Amino acid sequence: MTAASIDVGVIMGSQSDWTTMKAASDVLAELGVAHEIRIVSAHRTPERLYDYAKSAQARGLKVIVAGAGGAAHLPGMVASLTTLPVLGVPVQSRTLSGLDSLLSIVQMPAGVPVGTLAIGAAGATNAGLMAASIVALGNAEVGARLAQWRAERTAAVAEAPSDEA
Ligand code: RP5
Repeated sequence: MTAASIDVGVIMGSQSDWTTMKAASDVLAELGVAHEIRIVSAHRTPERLYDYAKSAQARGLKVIVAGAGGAAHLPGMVASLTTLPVLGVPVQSRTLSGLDSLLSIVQMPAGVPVGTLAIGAAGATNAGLMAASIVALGNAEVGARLAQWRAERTAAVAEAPSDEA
């Protein structure tokens, strides 16, 4: 019996990132996308980072969502070690509210791309959705669930505001 394949790796630099990165995991779970969740720190566990990024493609992952805050090297370092798509989520830092995280992740040199999302939970949710879109390129069932997810949110928007809401 072969193990079920995992399509998406959701990684973060610290336990403290989990409250943000859970939004990526939650939407992937809602869409039925098989994913794994790991703490992989660029600064505190560099060898774990190297092993994770170097083995990701051979293990069958199709995309990696990487969240980090502050001096947020994790997404860029992962992107330097794999040609899998890497989606970076800037975690809202305590001192600079995530602007440091955003600039650390988005300002990659030409040749090593990181698809960078918004700061915080909205970015994590969108990273999960974008990862699902990438998986859906080769998985029609995920594509159908994603289309349904989007249609439900469109249908939920009222035409006019209400005092009750
Ligand atoms: C980064 O440092 C992590 O991604 C986290 O956002 C930030 C702070 O980490 P902790 O000090 O809370 O572990 O590496």
